[in-house]
Amino acid sequence: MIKILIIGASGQLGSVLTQKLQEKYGVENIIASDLRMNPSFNGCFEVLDATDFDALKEIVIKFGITQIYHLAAILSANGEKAPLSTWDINMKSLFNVLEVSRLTNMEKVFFPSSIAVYGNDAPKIQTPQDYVLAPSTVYGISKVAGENWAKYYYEKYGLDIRSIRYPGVIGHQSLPGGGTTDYAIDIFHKAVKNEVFECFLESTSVLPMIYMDDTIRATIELMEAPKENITVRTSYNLSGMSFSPEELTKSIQKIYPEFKIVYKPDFRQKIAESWPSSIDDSAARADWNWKPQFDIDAMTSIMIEELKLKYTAELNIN
Ligand code: AKB
Repeated sequence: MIKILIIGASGQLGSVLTQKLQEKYGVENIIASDLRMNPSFNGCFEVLDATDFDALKEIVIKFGITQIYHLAAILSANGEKAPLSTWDINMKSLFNVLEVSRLTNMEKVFFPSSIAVYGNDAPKIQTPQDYVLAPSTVYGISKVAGENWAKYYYEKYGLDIRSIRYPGVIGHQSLPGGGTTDYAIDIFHKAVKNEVFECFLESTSVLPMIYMDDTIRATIELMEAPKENITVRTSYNLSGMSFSPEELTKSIQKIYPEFKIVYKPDFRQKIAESWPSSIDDSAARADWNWKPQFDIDAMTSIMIEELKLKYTAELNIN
């Protein structure tokens, strides 16, 4: 019997993953949670601050939770505005998940890491899985620590915790908050609304990215892979595609030739420069048959189609 708790279920990835897991395992077996009530949520929703150990434990026991997806975290750009509280929130919530999972013999846990674990010294192209992790942001530092704690709990207590180093995730369903790769979502909203896009990165900054459907599929494939196949107990590199703002603009201009972008790089440029441009994900491919399906043009075409529908529906309602 599977009972899944999603922490951060109202977030960019959480909202889409929750729906997918509801479809897969039944609405009654998915408990969504976040800091604030989501009035439009369809299913079981609990208000939960994951930094509160007792509150988390109570929910896990009350619902007989067998799996946790812990998606709540302060991302890279917001993290730099408040380094100490970012460390506190990111680590405390993870420790609570690890400890509650250990105490309740949790079957499986998912914890997302990020390309932000790499720093300036790592090779930019096809960054290897096992390269030294020396991140430049507090978000990255919290993810490196989290990866090591995950491995520790696996080795010391046998907790089956699995993880992916996500690239920038791009989807039409939800907006991200406080990341360095967020521009690659905002740009589509501006294009569809026929507005000029002001980009906070330089035109040539190439970053690893992935379309939402690939991200969700990867996450579920990893969680469903046989335990003996999982050879990486820190976190798996995952690759979807890589592009710069200039290349993404060209892809959008195939559909909207008049679309315009202006560049006003800010503090996020330095963060982007410290990250890889592309990722070697051969371990994920070998261990659980990972293979992305979306390239930049396939993603652009779906993003524009879906956002056109969304904005037209909003216009009709108003
Ligand atoms: C961010 O930009 O902070 C995130 C990430 C790459 O982890 N999207």
